[in-house]
Amino acid sequence: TETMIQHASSSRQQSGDAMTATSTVEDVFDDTYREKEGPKPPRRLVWRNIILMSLLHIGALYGLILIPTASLLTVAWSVVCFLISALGVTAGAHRLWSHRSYKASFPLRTFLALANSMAFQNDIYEWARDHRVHHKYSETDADPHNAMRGFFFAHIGWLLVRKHPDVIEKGRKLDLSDLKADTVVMLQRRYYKLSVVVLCFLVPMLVPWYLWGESLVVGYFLPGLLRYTLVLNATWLVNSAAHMWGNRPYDKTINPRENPFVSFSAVGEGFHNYHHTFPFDYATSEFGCRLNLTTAFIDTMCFLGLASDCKKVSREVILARMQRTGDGSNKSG
Ligand code: ST9
Ligand code: ZN
Ligand code: ZN
Repeated sequence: TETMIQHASSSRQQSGDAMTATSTVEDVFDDTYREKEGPKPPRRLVWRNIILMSLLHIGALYGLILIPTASLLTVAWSVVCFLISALGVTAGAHRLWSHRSYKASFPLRTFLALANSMAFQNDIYEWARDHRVHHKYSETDADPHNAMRGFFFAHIGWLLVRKHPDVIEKGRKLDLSDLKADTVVMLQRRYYKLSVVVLCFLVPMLVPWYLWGESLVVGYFLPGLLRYTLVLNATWLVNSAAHMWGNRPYDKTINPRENPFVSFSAVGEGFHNYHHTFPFDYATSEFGCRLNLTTAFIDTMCFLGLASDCKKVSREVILARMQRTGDGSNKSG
């Protein structure tokens, strides 16, 4: 059964070569890559990002202070905005567009692209490109948020400095034709800035003001800046915490780990040892919907006929893999 895993991933790549774009996903770890010898290139700070990220986090703290003055409806609206933008990242940029772990109809892709703009984490094309290099060259110089460089770099530091040249060199060689062929992805990319201004900042602020007379200041700082900052940090915890703390039931030779706290805050994306072992699984976890709102969302979309073809690793393959490379921590099977 063990060969089935290798078979599953290699046949996926082979069919990608032979067929059209949509079946190619370059998210499989490439163990032939070697980091270049000699001293690392110097770290070049990007002050614009350092200043903007600092201001954003100060704004989010101010939003926190404003919570007692906000109406209950505004707090509830902030949670709704959190969940919509989170799904735009998890069900959209991550599971659909980076890994192609299921198929989504045009209306669902449109919703996910809008939700993704609300999350303002770079456009889907750029996000998926960075994420595929993250899987293919995980924890090397060619990984954009290489966790070998420490918690801070993997969390936010990588957005505050120029990229390692290998990230760009290897990223340019990836096959991204499936993304280029997706009109929803390319439209979101073309109108990205406008969509972010409207969906990440204006809509979250104006809805509570217009519908129940919330002040614009509270609207800006709570469902706006605080919600945006929380989604960012929940996402970044997958790169930092879930690459450092937790069990490794599926593959003890890699650093990504199973982290229930991250799974909770990142609506299902903290089962990271599983996810790096089986990146094409639509649930990013052995356990379906447990601590995994994103999987519940995709299941609901399938039920409604808006999504289909969810890829799932079989129980036998998971068990065989756990026995061969796991750390023995998951005895639940
Ligand atoms: C943000 C993203 O926060 C977060 C992503 C997290 C990923 C998480 C994954 C975990 C799993 C999923 C879990 C989800 C959980 C969600 C939970 C939700 C509750 N390949 O970029 P430049 C090219 S964004 C190929 O400027 P520099 C590029 O095209 C936050 N090519 O590099 C360009 O070429 P050209 C908001 C690549 O100068 C050239 O290189 N956004 C690649 O080194 C230069 O590109 C920000 O803060 C590649 N991989 O600058 C903005 N990469 O000129 C952050 C680049 O021809 N970004 N190229 O067009 C920046 O400001 C800059 O990118 C930089 C690097 C300063 C970081
Ligand atoms: Zn990872
Ligand atoms: Zn992934």
